[in-house]
Amino acid sequence: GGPASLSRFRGALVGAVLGDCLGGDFEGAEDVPLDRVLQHLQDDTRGDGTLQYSDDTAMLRCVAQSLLNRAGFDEQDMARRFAKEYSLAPGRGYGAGVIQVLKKLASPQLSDVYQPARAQFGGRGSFGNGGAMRAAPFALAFKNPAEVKRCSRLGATLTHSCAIGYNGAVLQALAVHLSLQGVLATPQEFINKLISEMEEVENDETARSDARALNESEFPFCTRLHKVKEMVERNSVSIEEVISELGNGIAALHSVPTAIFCVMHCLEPREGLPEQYGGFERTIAYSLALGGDTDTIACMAGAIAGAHYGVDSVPQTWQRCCEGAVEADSLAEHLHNMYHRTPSDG
Ligand code: R7I
Ligand code: MG
Ligand code: MG
Repeated sequence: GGPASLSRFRGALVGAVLGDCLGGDFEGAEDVPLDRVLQHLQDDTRGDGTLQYSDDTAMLRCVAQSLLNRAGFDEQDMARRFAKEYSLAPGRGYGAGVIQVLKKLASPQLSDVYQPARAQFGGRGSFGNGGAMRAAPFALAFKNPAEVKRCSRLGATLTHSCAIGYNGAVLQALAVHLSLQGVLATPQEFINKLISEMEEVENDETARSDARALNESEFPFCTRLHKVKEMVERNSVSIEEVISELGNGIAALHSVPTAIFCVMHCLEPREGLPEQYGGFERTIAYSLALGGDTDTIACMAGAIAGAHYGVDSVPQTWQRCCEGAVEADSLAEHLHNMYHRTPSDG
């Protein structure tokens, strides 16, 4: 489809949920042999919806529902939805720290919904990837990139107040935004735009002091995006290099650029991946083969890839076995309606 088509919107959210559900089995595994990944992806003995989604999808659904219900970003509403979702289904595999925030957000006496996140990790706030894993719907709710950036940052800050945590969410939302517009058809332009956007985002006193406090470079995401660019241009890159240079961990800095790399690397057929696979399938398979935080990296890569290839490139057999795929599809359709109702500056 063309820029911002319904197929791209549906691909983004269905792709995110499938990445989470299909990646769940390998989360935390150190290295995952490719044949195990392919076997897992080809298993057609599973019943409908048997692969359950985790916190990634649970929170992404809250974001989408809140944006739709409030016709924009409302921090009180979004915070309430996170808290309610956690209290109804606490066993979805949430990060160890964020649980404290979600419990505090449930208190009716709380007036500043950003306060619990600020108290995390000795007052520095979390740099986990929990803000980024749920960021895709922001790109489907706002046309204007400045609004995508502002709202994805605030939405992430409800649980992740460290700049490296919330800027990971901004990067993920921007990647989905560009992909929805069709920019991944010219990969050079895609990565260059992400770098120049993040130069602006990271050129901020708070971001710089958070990076310094964690012993990271001054512009941590830009540094990693330059690495992504260089690795995409290289002819052959091993899984080990991807893991050591970009990471596959639970920190936003060690997973969002990695997800972007997975998508870009899999724009072309790759050795070891079945020839009949399309780009979406390659992206998911490759993300799982990295091991580490597989559900989250596949969720983020799935959203970007789904927005690029569209929902028709997502295998029906995969959609059927993943819990929440049907709901994600319908949320995407509603967001698409809202997006095309708003004037272009909205
Ligand atoms: O970021 P978050 O929501 O976790 C998301 C991950 C995804 O992989 C999900 O699939 C799920 O498995 O969890 O949750 P947080 O608890 O905020 O952060 C995740 C972890 O990162 C924490 O439990 C810590 O181990 C680590 N972490 C930190 N450690 C030290 N200092 C995050 N921030 C810090 C920090 O400032
Ligand atoms: Mg998870
Ligand atoms: Mg995870």
